[in-house]
Amino acid sequence: MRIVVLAGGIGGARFLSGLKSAVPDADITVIGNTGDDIHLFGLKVCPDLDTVMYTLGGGINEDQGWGRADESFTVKEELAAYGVGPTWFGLGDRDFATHIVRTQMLGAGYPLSAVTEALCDRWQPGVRLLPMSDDRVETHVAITEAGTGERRVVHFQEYWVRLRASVDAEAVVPVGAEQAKPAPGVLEAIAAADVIVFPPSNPVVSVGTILAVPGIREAVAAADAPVVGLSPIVGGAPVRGMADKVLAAVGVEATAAAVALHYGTELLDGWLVDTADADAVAEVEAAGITCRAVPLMMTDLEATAEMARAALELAEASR
Ligand code: GDP
Ligand code: FO1
Ligand code: CA
Repeated sequence: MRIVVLAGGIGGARFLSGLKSAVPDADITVIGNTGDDIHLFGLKVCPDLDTVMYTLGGGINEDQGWGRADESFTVKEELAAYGVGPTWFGLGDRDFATHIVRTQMLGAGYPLSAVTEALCDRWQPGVRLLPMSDDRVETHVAITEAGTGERRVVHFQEYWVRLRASVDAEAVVPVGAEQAKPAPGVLEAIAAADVIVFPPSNPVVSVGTILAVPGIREAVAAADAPVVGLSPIVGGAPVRGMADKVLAAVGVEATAAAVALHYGTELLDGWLVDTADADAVAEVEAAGITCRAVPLMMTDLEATAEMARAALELAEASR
């Protein structure tokens, strides 16, 4: 079975662990979000690609959900001693090596897709990990600074990590997306898929950014395969993180039903909500999307594998 998953970081990566466990012999292609990418200290950092690669390759810091296990921060401390920041982004020593290799290869002329493949040679994630695009796309967020009242546009990571989404996101813009092309293999994988899955990733800054690359949304909408999604919103709030803040920026309520309707029938054939949101099923189905309520908390690998099985069954039912 050929499965294509449009993934962000933690929510996407954890779901993929469960999917691999549920269907060990599936041929899984992951289309990863690169809108979170940031240049720091002259290095190209790809948080969502790395989160997927480390999680599936056994190198992730499990508690944190991002970054390497058994990490130290000597380089960061030494940079700070020189007064070189930003200090609000925690790049660890082991993680630095990934960014150095990536930046070196990009400098030598390799596209990000080839670099990602080379990094995955080490990690063996057991999926084919493709960046959504080889072209630079950077999500920016328009805010009003709390102290000064000044209107500014900041990088998504500054909004998320430094500001912890403490002020409203007035606009979320995937800068560069309009000019970006899908990376090699992306459209082909979507067209050849037996099932396409939107994992419980952020609908705006993860899945939404991938769909903003011209050609990807159209390919998903035109695919023969059923498209099923799992709600990242449980009981009217994100399970983790501040997805409600970026949903508000695109005028979508932070509910399991509103996110399904945001993707819409053009994209979705099926949608899974958590049992806590069972009353959303009727509303989603009334909109023409097959919907089921099942436990959607990725508490451990078995619970996550069960979610993946439910998604594949729903795909079968909505085919
Ligand atoms: P990020 O790039 O690290 O923010 O990760 P993603 O975009 O892939 O996923 C973030 C989303 O995952 C958040 O909106 C969370 O609500 C959602 N999420 C995290 N853990 C769970 C879980 O156990 N169950 C569900 N349903 N959603 C989850
Ligand atoms: N998230 C944080 O909340 N704080 C950090 O210092 C931080 C560092 C970091 C370094 C490498 C990496 O791959 C991811 C990192 N993240 C950090 C997570 C990540 O940037 C965000 O959680 C996601 O991009 C949000 O979607
Ligand atoms: Ca992310």
